[in-house]
Amino acid sequence: MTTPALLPLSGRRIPPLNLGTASFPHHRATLRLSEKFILLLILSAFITLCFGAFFFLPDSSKHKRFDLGLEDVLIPHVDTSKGGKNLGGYLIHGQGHDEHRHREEEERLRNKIRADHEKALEEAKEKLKKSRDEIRAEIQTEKNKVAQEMKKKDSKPLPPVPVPNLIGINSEDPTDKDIREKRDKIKEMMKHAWENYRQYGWGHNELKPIARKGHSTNIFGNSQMGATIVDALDTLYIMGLHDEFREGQDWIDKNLDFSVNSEVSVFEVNIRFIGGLLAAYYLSGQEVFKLKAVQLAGKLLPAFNTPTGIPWAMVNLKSGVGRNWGWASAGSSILAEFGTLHMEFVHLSYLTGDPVYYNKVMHIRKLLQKMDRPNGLYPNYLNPRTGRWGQHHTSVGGLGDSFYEYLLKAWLMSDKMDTEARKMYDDAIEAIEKHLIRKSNGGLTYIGEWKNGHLERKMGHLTCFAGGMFALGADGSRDDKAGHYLQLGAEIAHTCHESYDRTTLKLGPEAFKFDGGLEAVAVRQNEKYYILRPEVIETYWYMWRFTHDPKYRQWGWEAAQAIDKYCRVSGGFSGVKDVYSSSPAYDDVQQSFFLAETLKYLYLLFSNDDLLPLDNWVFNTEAHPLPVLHLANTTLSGNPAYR
Ligand code: DMJ
Repeated sequence: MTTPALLPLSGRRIPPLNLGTASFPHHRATLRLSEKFILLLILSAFITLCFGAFFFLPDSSKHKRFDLGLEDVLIPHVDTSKGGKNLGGYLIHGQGHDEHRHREEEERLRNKIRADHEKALEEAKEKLKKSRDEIRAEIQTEKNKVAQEMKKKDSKPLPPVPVPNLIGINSEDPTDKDIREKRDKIKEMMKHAWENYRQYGWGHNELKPIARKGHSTNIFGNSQMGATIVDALDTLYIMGLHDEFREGQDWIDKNLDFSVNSEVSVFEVNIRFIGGLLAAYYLSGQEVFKLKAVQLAGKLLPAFNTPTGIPWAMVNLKSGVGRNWGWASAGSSILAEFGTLHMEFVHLSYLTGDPVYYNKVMHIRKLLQKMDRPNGLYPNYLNPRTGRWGQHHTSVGGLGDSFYEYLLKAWLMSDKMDTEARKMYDDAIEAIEKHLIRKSNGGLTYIGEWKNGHLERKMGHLTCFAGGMFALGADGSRDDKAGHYLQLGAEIAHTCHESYDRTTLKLGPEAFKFDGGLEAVAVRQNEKYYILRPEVIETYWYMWRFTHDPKYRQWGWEAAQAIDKYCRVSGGFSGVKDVYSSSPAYDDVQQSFFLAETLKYLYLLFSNDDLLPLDNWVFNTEAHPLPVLHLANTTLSGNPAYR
């Protein structure tokens, strides 16, 4: 039996690349996507054809199968003596009686294949008639469908858990008119920061208020994840800026996507994004924030894949590949980074019922407990490959700070059940007091930095948060030294206020010395800047809550006025490069923590104490309030969703 030349036919009728390029001869370079699409269409037509040929062409065995349909009978047999033909073990009977019908049927099938093929080609031609934009739109629709599917998969509801006691989300206005006006002023500053970000930096991580465009730094990699939106949400909420809050929620719902090929800081993403999303979830009850927090946490988990389980400082959100900062002592991870995950990760386990997050941070804690500490101090650097300390530098400021803060807050957040964390905090603070805290000749208490056996008499703006931490940890301290720690907090607050008061702008420098006759002033030019940081105001707020000494409100108001006077520009708020200069240059960055922390602490300073009471809420290091987990202590045994 001869085979009709279907393959040459298809070869002649489908000159794929010629058709595609002929349609858009002058767009060759720019039409790569469309060409791929067309090529795919043509390929699929070609495959259809081959598929047809494979099944329908009269190669011997296939042909016999069609004969089944022709009512011939196939009988397994090898005997050819009865005039039948041996075809692959089957004997065809009645070959002579219906050859005509057989040929007709074959012809019918060939026609059908041709018709199908023609149809596929027609469809391909129709596509080619479409404009580039139409084809793009179709591709986009397909992509959206896939994205929607994936979203549905990611948005699987989480198991229900008992909602913690959410007390003090709202509060009455302060009765004192002066305080109310000050609070309103802070709210106005928040609006100014937010509206300019929305106008000029929307969706970018931060804002350049002078250039009036988006800004980002290496902590967010090359991502555009709207850090300011996420960081600002809970401040907007507690200030009653609900329209702005909803704008932020809408952006997050539609645009916040973590499948980006971007290498981000695990610590920064945890404290700003996961902390911000969790706080927004608890305050507003909107599920989207919880879901996004859990999705993001999943992207951070590969950072823990190190020989010791101490996470890398950075992780690529797409590939999961992690690494450490090039400048950190011999490839080390940083204490303040891997030690500032506990609060958020405990909440993630609580909300998901998945112990993976809890186990990761508890593993870090166990490992730290086993290690020797020089003079009882925790060095800032730890190598995640070897599990050994890097350089023996200890700081309560940058590189160390929030590790100590999270030990205390782990205890508070567990409704004071996590006594192991409290003990670690007490031990660490005792060593810090012994080796790092000193009084200057002028009577200012300061916290220095320990470097290879020597005390550097320098204190960072970051270190000023410790005043609030000492006050917060006073209650429940070892040997009932509550009074002592409250006093220590007050002394640090005073020193930090001096660092502001001794400048021209009444704003604090990045670092200040207690050396060579100098007290609480910056010496080096590159330590004279103020980048809208919150730590000093944070300490004023804690001290206000614990003492109600009006000087803390006074100091907070001084700082707010200085910020409004020297950092406010028409496009938002900017840091300044020299707080000792009467006409300082701007750094042109509106940091996301200005909205998350600085303005929030100021607002709380002029609010009643029943707004986010400290018995029920614990603020993460980015000032995102998380509720105390009364039911799920740190063993999570009280959590019914726990698996
Ligand atoms: C914030 O991102 C956090 O407070 C962090 O713990 C350290 N510093 C910045 C603000 O100064």
